[in-house]
Amino acid sequence: MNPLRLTAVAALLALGAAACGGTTKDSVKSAPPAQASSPAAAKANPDAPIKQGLKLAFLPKQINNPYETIVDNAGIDAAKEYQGQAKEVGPSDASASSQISYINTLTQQGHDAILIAANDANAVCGPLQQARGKGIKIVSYDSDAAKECRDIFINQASSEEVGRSQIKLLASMIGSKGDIAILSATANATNQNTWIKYMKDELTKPEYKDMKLVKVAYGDDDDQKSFTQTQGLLQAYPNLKGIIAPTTVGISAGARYISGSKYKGKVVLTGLGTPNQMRQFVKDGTVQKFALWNPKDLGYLASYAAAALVSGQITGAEGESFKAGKLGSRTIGKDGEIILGPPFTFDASNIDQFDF
Ligand code: RAM
Repeated sequence: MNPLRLTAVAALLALGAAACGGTTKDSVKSAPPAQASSPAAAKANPDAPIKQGLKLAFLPKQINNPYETIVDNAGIDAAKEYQGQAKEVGPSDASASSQISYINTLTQQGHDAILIAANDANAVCGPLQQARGKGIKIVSYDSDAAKECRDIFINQASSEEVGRSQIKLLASMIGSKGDIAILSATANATNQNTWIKYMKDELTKPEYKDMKLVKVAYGDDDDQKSFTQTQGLLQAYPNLKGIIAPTTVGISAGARYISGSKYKGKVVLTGLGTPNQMRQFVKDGTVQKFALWNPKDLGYLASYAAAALVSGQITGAEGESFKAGKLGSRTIGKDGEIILGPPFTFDASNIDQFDF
């Protein structure tokens, strides 16, 4: 097992643009944005020590998602390295407004930073601005909030690379031919929507002229709904050759359905999954290949970035750098985005080297 393999290859990649899908700012009733300090106004001091006793809170898309648990636990452990305290709180569903009451409570409790995997880029914006008005730093990770509502975004990989590589992966397994579908998370999820935008763009290339996207379905990052959505797709589109589920919840539920159905070995399922959730489906032949990054490193990097922000080592401006513990020096890119590294492809030959 060599978990470092995922990070050893990390390199700065072309930055993917973060799209804001879902709820619009105008459609969400929220308090007027409080005055947040402009990142440009403050000056970063890269030599400032990490402040002692920092209080951070991780707010994932939902607490009962094994992927989010891995990310947040790694961030909580990282805080111990710099003598800070971190906790995880969050909703049990990934709906657009489910995180608002948690942001408000964390703001009242007076944390130094809130780290959020936003369920909806805009629904969380008003509450996040209120938190910033009280001096709380906001780090989005995994799924971005609207960029005016957070200080920095820790992206697991270049959004463009994730989207395009998912199409390439599926194409390589279906001979670039046939009907395909996407089983996504929620309809508002910033990360999935951005990836899907790049998947659709990739499909316009001539080499994919015989591949046709027939449907984008949403399992809402709910295991049972993702299971029944997979079943529904396969029944509604009998010519389906492949499904991409760019969500760890979706791909594992989809694999569970396919493994016990007549579609096993006939319809290709790929996407983004954790090796531990997908191992049995790779071993039983339901899934050949899927991708991900190291979720532990994502939480670790987000935790150090929050500490650097609160301590004044960085302000969120492009070009600033900080040291992210064992991950080394990291630099802020365009729009306050920091990219962890490239996605990695898992298959039968390597899956047993990974334990997360
Ligand atoms: C699910 C969530 C998460 C996403 C992963 C790949 O766990 O939707 O946001 O990054 O899948």
